[in-house]
Amino acid sequence: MAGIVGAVAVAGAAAGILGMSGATAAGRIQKSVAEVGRPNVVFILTDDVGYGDISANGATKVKTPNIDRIANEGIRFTNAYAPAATCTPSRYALMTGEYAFRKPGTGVLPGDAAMIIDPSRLTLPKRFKDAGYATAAIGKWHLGLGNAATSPLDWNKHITPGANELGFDQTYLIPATVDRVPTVWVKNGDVIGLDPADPIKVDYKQRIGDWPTGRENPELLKQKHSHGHDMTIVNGIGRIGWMTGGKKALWVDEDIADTIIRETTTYIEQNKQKPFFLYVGTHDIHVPRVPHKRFAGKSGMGPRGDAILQLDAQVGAILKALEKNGLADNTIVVFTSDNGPVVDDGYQDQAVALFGDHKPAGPLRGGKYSLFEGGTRVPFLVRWPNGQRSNLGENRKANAGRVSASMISLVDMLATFDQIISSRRSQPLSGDGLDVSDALRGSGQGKRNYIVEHAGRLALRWEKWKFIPAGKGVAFQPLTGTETGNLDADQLYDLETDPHEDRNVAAANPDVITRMKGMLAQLRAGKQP
Ligand code: NG6
Ligand code: CA
Repeated sequence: MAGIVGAVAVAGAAAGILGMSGATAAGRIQKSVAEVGRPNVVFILTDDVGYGDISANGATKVKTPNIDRIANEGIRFTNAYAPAATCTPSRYALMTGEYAFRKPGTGVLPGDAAMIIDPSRLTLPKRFKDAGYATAAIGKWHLGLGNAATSPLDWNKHITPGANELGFDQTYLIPATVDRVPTVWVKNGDVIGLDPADPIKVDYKQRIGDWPTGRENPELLKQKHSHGHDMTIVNGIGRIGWMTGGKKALWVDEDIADTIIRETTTYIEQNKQKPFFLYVGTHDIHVPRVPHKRFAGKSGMGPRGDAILQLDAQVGAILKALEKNGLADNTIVVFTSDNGPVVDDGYQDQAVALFGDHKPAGPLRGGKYSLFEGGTRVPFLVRWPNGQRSNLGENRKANAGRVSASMISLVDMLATFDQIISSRRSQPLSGDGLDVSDALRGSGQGKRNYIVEHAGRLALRWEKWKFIPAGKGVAFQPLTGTETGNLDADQLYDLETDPHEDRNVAAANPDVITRMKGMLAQLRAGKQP
């Protein structure tokens, strides 16, 4: 295993730059921040990966050895949550430490939306920057780009404000989702490979240009849509929204994973001398699922399973790059997901037919778009040898990491990393996050005993109880078939005895309902319950 020498070398530099002094950590093996340098952080936020989609969490039809390695050599969490059941609000909460329900306009964004985070506020990357870290975002963004005043965006000019203005020194981004136009990479605010003679035009209201669309020319599609996604065809795939121009800048879907591998591993190599925060937003396993031919057909589960294999390869490449550069011991690698799983999210990719007995949400009910646990309880794995080593101790068996039942939410990451990198910050911490750093270290339980779950409206978990307030709405999402969790009456489940939320015990527990209604009211009012 790599690294202690490299890590100590980094330490000298970090202590110099940041003026740190004194040891902070106890224990014979665990070294202090001053001794080994501040840990690097690689935060892998996958897209639509369900709790049960990785073999570390029980999947058997598909194997994810690289992802599992993070669990085997670190800690696997069984009660970790994305803040919302779709991408934009979930990522908003991760970046700001504030629940998205507090801010209108934070639902799933169109591909030409203005950025929804105010550049003046403290964000996760800014917090790292404050502490002297190099910061980068590579992959999916989906938090909008540009200014609301000049919206919709002109993709032919330098785009600002964007992720760079939120604290990322370097960005290499899929602007929204791969199923949304424009299908181009944006590097530090500029579309990569754009030919000024062939400007990009994008429209989300009406057709623009004369490129074929899925609606009118379905015969041109290599993967047909099942709902939506019938607008401009790019690379044989119908998208959401219309575009024209920018031909030389268009990505090839099959190569997106390799681009992410190239950019992340190059970044690690180039930044090995300083502490860094690398945010990786994978496209996998969101739709459209058109993996590279190395993976296509390899899982036996259709493109959704193949995309899981491709995701695993991306994680493997990142772990390898950390080792090669002597950074494995002093890097916190987090693997998680932005929301629960979905099988058919708009393309006929055989995900339903080839699914077999695979359970994308594992033992949980519901999935993406759902108030049930499957909507937001996600895989969460953390490997941090220098921070966890002395804490994994007795429970540790060869090839089996620790399992933690501590409750954590991605809204906690700002408060948590604030604690881990402990240094002066330029702005006060506020918001909804709690410090769960001891849970990440394996030395404690974190501070949470409740979780806000958000899928259009709110549900609440408190200890073993799950409360979904009565609410109108369809029981099944009409397009994807996901169970939404909506019911015209209060729902209460005991997750200890009923993890699949099958037995509504609301009628028998009026006191619990009263208490949890009160907690939700407190939370809505911005108070810790
Ligand atoms: C939905 C899309 C879906 C997906 C989702 C966003 C249709 C019919 N469905 O509106 O395919 O793109 O938005 O997913 O267009 S997320 O993971 O980014 O939240
Ligand atoms: Ca998502």
